[in-house]
Parts: sequence; C-alpha cells; structure tokens
Amino acid sequence: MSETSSARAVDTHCPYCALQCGTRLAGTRQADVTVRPRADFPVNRGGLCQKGWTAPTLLTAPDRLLHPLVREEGGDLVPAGWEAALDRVATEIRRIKEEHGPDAVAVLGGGGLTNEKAYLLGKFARLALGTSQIDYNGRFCMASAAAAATAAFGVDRGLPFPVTDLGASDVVLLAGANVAETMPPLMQHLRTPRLIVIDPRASATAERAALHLRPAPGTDLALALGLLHVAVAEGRCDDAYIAGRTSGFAAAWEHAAGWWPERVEQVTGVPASLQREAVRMLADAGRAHILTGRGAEQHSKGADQVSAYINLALALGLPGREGSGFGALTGQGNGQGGREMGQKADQLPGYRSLTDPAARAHIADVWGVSADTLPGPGRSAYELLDALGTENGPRALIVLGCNPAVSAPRSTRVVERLAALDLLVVADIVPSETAQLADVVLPVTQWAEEEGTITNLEGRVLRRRQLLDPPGEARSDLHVLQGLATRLGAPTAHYPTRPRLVFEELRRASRGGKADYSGITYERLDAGEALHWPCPEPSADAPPHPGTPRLFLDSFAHPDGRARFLPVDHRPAAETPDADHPLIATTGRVLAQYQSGAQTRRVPELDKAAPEAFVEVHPDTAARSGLRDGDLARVISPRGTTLARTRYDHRCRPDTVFLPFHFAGAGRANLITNPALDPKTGMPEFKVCVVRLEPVPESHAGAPS
Ligand SMILES: Nc1nc2c(c(=O)[nH]1)N[C@H]1C(S)=C(S)[C@@H](COP(=O)(O)OP(=O)(O)OC[C@H]3O[C@@H](n4cnc5c(=O)[nH]c(N)nc54)[C@H](O)[C@@H]3O)O[C@H]1N2
Ligand SMILES: Nc1nc2c(c(=O)[nH]1)N[C@H]1C(S)=C(S)[C@@H](COP(=O)(O)OP(=O)(O)OC[C@H]3O[C@@H](n4cnc5c(=O)[nH]c(N)nc54)[C@H](O)[C@@H]3O)O[C@H]1N2
Ligand code: SF4
Ligand SMILES: [Mo]
Repeated sequence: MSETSSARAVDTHCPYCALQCGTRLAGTRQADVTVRPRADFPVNRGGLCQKGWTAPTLLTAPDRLLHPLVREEGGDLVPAGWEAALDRVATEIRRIKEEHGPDAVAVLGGGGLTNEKAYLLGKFARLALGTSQIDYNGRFCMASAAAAATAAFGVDRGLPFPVTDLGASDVVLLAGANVAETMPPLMQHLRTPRLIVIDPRASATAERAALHLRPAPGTDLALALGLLHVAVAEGRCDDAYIAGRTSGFAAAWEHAAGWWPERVEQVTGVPASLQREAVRMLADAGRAHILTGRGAEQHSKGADQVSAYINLALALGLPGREGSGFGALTGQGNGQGGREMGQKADQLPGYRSLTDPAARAHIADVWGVSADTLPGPGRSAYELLDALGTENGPRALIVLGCNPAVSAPRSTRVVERLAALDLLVVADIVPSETAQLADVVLPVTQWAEEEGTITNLEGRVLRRRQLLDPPGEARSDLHVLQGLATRLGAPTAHYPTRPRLVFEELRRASRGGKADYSGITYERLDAGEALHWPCPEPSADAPPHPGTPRLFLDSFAHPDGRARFLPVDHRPAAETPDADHPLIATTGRVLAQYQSGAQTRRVPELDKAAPEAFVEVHPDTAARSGLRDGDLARVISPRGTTLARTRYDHRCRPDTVFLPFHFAGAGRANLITNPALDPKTGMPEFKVCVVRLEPVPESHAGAPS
C-alpha cells in the first residue's frame, strides 16, 4: 500500500516536459481526477499548457495496459499473470546469456523516468544483467548539449541558473528552440527581455522575436562562428572576462577568423546586417542569455554547434555572471536527472564516468561488489538499435520509458531490428508502437499513481507524489526491476520497490559526484525547500547545504576554474540537396502532441487539436510539386517515404519543409530521417535530411497516421 493512498489532493508536477510545471491533483479514482496549476511554483506561476491541463485523461486511456501480456507461439499478445510473465522473461534472459554472453541482453531507458527508476535501471543492467549494453532516449535529446557543456564548463546542468533569472534579462537569444509551443509557461519569463530567435521557420516563438534569423537547417555552426567574428571585429568582446575566466580563445578564434559575415550569409542565408544587429543587441545588453534547443543540437555536428554558441557566450562574458548566462533547454520531464543516474552507455550515478577508476570503485562499494565486475561502456542508442539481432548484437531488449519504433531515426530499419530479436520486453502504461512488437508487455503505474523525484531543466529536484492506487494489475517500474533481478539471482533488498529507499541509495551513490544529491532528502523536499544540485551532505554538525541555484559565479568546474573555448569549425550536414532530393526536411514538435505521441494521441482533446502528420511548405515549393494546401503528400528521402498533409505557410524558406514527429504508421517523420551520428555524442541528424515532395493519387489518399 502506498504511503499516501488516503490523500485526496496532492501537490505534484506535470507528467510531460522538463519545465515540470507545479500542479495540484485532486480526486479519488482515475476517472475523477482534476488538475490545477500551482501559483506558488516559480517555474509556471499558475500557468499550464494544454497538455498539462488534460494530463488526467491519460489515467483512463481506453486501452491503458492493466494486465501483463505475453505473446503466444507465433501469435497474439494474450493476458498473463505477473509471475508467469516475469518467469518467462527471466528464463529467456538466462538462456540468451548462457548462449551468447551478458552483452546479448540490452536495455533502453528514458528521460521521463523518475530519478529512482533511472538509477535502479542502471544498477539492474550492470549488476543483475551484467551487460554493457544500456542507453536511453536522452541520447536523441540532450547528448550534444551535455557534451558541449561538459567540455566548456566542466559540468552539464542544462540551465546553470533558475528560469526566473530570464525575466530580469535584457536580451535572450534562442537558437533552435520553439518554446512558445514546447514550453509555453516559460514565455512568462520571456516577456521583458527582447528575443533574438534563430530558426529556419517562422515558428510561434519567432513571431514574438525582436530579431529573427533564419539560417538554412544545418548551418548554425557557420552562423555562430560568424557572430563571434562580428563580436571580435567590432570590439564587442569582454576582454577582461576572457583573460580572467577562460582559456583557449586564440585557438577558437583561428577558426572564426575565416567566417566574416558576408561569407556566413552565403552559407546560411542570414543577411550580414542581421548578424551584426544580433551581436550589437547582445553586447549592448546589461544582462543577456544565450539558450539552445534541439534545433541547434540534433545534428551530426550537434556538439560542435553548441560549442560554437558557447564560444560566443564566453566572448561576450555571459556564463557565470550574475543575471546573465548560457544554457540548453532540457526537454523531457526528467531529462536532467535521467542523464545523471547511470542509464547512459558511458556513465555511472552522480554524473560519473564509467571509465574513471575512482568512480567505478565508489559505485562498486555502494553496490557491494568488486569494481572489476562492472562492465565498460556500451553502444549509443541508435548504434544499439541498429545492432539488435545482428551477429554480434544483442538478442534481447528491455525497454522502459521509450518508444523507439516511432522516435528513433530511420524507423524502417529500427522496426526490422526490433523484430529480429529473440526477446523484446516493454514496460509501458499504454500499448505504444514498440509495445505492440513485444514478446512480453508489462503494465506500469504512471505519475499520479506513484512517488518519486524528478530533476527539472534548472537542476531543481522535485517531488512527484501519489494520489491514486494503481489500476488493474499495474505495478511500478521498480517492482518490474525487483521481480526480474531476484529471478536472476539478486537479493531482494538490493532492488527496493519503495522510491524513498532507492533515493537513499542514490544519495550515497551520487556523493562526491558532479551531480551530488547526498544533501537532499524527501523530508527537505516535502518541507518545500528549493534544492538545486549540487547539494552535498555536510559534515556532522554543519548546517544543511542550501543547494546551488546558480553555478559558476566564482569559478567553472574545471580544475583550473576556467571555462574553455573549443576550437570548432563549420562543416555541412551529412546530406546536401541534389536533383532527386532538392529540399531539406527538418522535424520537430507541435504544441498539442508530446514526443512519439504514445500518450497525447490518446487524449481526445489533444488529438483533435493535432490529428495527423503534416508537412509545412512554402506555397511556391508545393506548387512546383503539384501540391495544393490540404493535399496528401509523399515526402521522399533516400531512406523512405512518409505521408503527410500539405500545409501551406507563406513564411517558410522555399528550400525547407517541416514535419512533426509525433505520429505513427505511414505518417512517421522518422521514416525519412537520417541516422548520421555525431561522432562525439551519437546524436542523430534529426534536423536535416534531403527530400522531394510528390502528390498521392486521390484513390490512395487515406489519413496519414
Ligand atoms: N508540445 C511539446 N512540447 C515538448 C515536447 C513535445 O514533444 N511536444 N518535447 C519535449 C522535449 S523531449 C524536448 S527535447 C523539447 C524540444 O523543444 P524544442 O527544441 O523547442 O523543439 P523542436 O520543435 O524539436 O525544435 C525547435 C525548433 O528548431 C528549429 N530548427 C530546425 N532545424 C534547425 C536548425 O538547423 N537550426 C536552428 N537554429 N533551428 C532549427 C525548428 O524549426 C523548431 O522550431 O520540447 C519538450 N516539450
Ligand atoms: N524526427 C525526430 N525524432 C525525434 C526528435 C525530433 O525532434 N525529431 N526528438 C527526439 C527527442 S528530443 C526525444 S526526447 C525522443 C523521445 O522519444 P520517446 O522517448 O520514444 O518518446 P515518448 O513518447 O516520450 O516515449 C515514452 C514512452 O514511455 C511511456 N512511459 C511514460 N512514463 C513511463 C514510466 O514511468 N515508465 C515506463 N515504463 N514507461 C513510461 C510512454 O507511454 C511512451 O510510450 O524522440 C526523439 N526523436
Ligand atoms: S509546459 Fe511542460 S510541464 Fe508545463 S504543463 Fe506543458 S507539458 Fe506540462
Ligand atoms: Mo527531447
């Protein structure tokens, strides 16, 4: 029984994005839950987007998973008891490990999982399975921003300052972030500052901008180098800051020196005059922020691209200065905590490196094993999916909190690889497209039905609280992990199902790491304290650590205390348009749908607002392909074809089309995307692939999703 099952109202947070808007839930059963935004939570201050308002509908999705399902020999998924379902998984895993070794079993996690789940999943993979093959969907999301921040600042906390700082800024530059649709309540904090938006599209956010730069997709690196060039050429750099707080400027400048504004204009399409205006706005501002979103990051050069924006921010003296800064806008609900807890291929809890002997020794000690038993780093998410069922690849995959059949690039290949497995196990709340392919489907509880913690985009640790008992036979992911681990021989006590106990263990595991949670307790959070990591546990008689809302004010996290410029140069996207595929397609989000749509497509109000796949295209470009507004189009890339409704937009770049990736079936944007990976981070090139458009004969024209 839960710790709070008698409560009828709880203060908690939205189940979706990294803003983690504060909400109050009330109700006694799944069907009568109401949600209200909390005015006292500083991030949303009483605001909620359409997804937050309708979140309770998810609790009663008509096809909600309520019983475990197992696939009959070559046939359908049929209901089974938990014991039988877990036994079947454990038996298969033992067989596969015996025949092919521990790396034949793989795990894919998610940035929506609570800290407790993400932590226990990493422990389960490395200890109970003994596999190196674990990664998570944050690889598709924050990997490039994380690598660039770590390289520059020595630590990766998406926003190293609270979002409320933005409200007092004079100028905020948003590179590839459409926050008006992806984090609407954040717009409250962006009313005062003047906005510079860098986006190839006239996005809802760009419409609110004082200055809108529209580079061709895949050219931000050239643009950011150009902005640095202008700052230097016009004498607008903060020379004292560069000398006193940074290193590596000269090497970075060597590359930027060749990117004068007129050359940048040729590559990006952004007029030189607008480049100069952007730099003047930033340099004239008393307080300024530069923020990146996925538009700048989801590229095969995503990490370098973010580094180029960081170089600009450093040249202007913004990071680590009170009231100014650089940040990347984390996307998923627990996208920040999810990348600290050890579900990433190269990482241990506390944001520790899996290859650092001291880190291995510390975690092995917490887990009560010898450091030699911990596996080394595994494949990144797309490489892992691409290897499934191949000669040296995994034969089994366990998925928690991810729907790669829709969200991974080059879907056709990914679905083929999932089908080639001996065993696919999916724990989910609904029959996602990936769950539909599984051999065993495990029904789990969701946000209003469980306790835990989430770390939002500003590194603030928040409590998720339970309002309701689980429906049907649904159990927490923690129960799933315990059930499997014990069947594989682990002691029950090593896999607690009470989130509070898991949190106590992860506090110890994180102690001394970059993301140190050891001073954070459920009691402190429940008392309403605002705790941003790092928050170390103080020595015996010292007062509790207050947490760290603002990082880098005194020094950066490198041993010499300095931030580092990275020497980066422009390179083109992996594909460039040609006669067969003359256009660039970029992909992203709309307000009413979330991610793979597994959740929001099941909320009628949201599904009505954004019912089907579409392709946003300039009317002249569409007309050249014989497409009228509202026609069904084939969008064809070298990898495949997706079907989408033509949506005219006069403000589009004529060389660029845009598709949301929230839809399943033939309307999956990822049927066409390019899995070219960033060599530094494994990030796929979701934001650039080459395409052509063709009409679909009327006789074939069904709904695209
Ligand atoms: N409604 C909604 N909100 C969400 C989500 C959702 O699915 N739906 N998901 C959450 C998650 S996990 C994430 S990661 C965030 C993502 O939040 P955002 O990063 O804001 O979302 P995207 O739509 O992926 O991309 C933002 C913009 O990048 C632009 N863009 C495309 N190519 C380029 C380019 O080469 N350069 C530049 N500068 N811009 C480019 C697109 O036109 C788009 O407007 O949103 C979170 N919030
Ligand atoms: N073309 C294109 N593709 C993209 C992107 C893009 O911009 N363009 N963006 C990428 C980005 S930034 C991201 S973050 C990914 C997101 O991609 P995914 O992670 O695949 O998308 P979600 O729909 O969030 O999938 C989460 C799944 O977990 C389930 N779930 C929710 N809560 C829980 C839980 O507590 N436990 C368990 N076990 N399951 C749970 C949901 O029902 C859902 O099925 O997509 C990436 N793919
Ligand atoms: S902005 Fe994000 S956290 Fe806030 S209500 Fe919308 S989806 Fe939920
Ligand atoms: Mo994301």
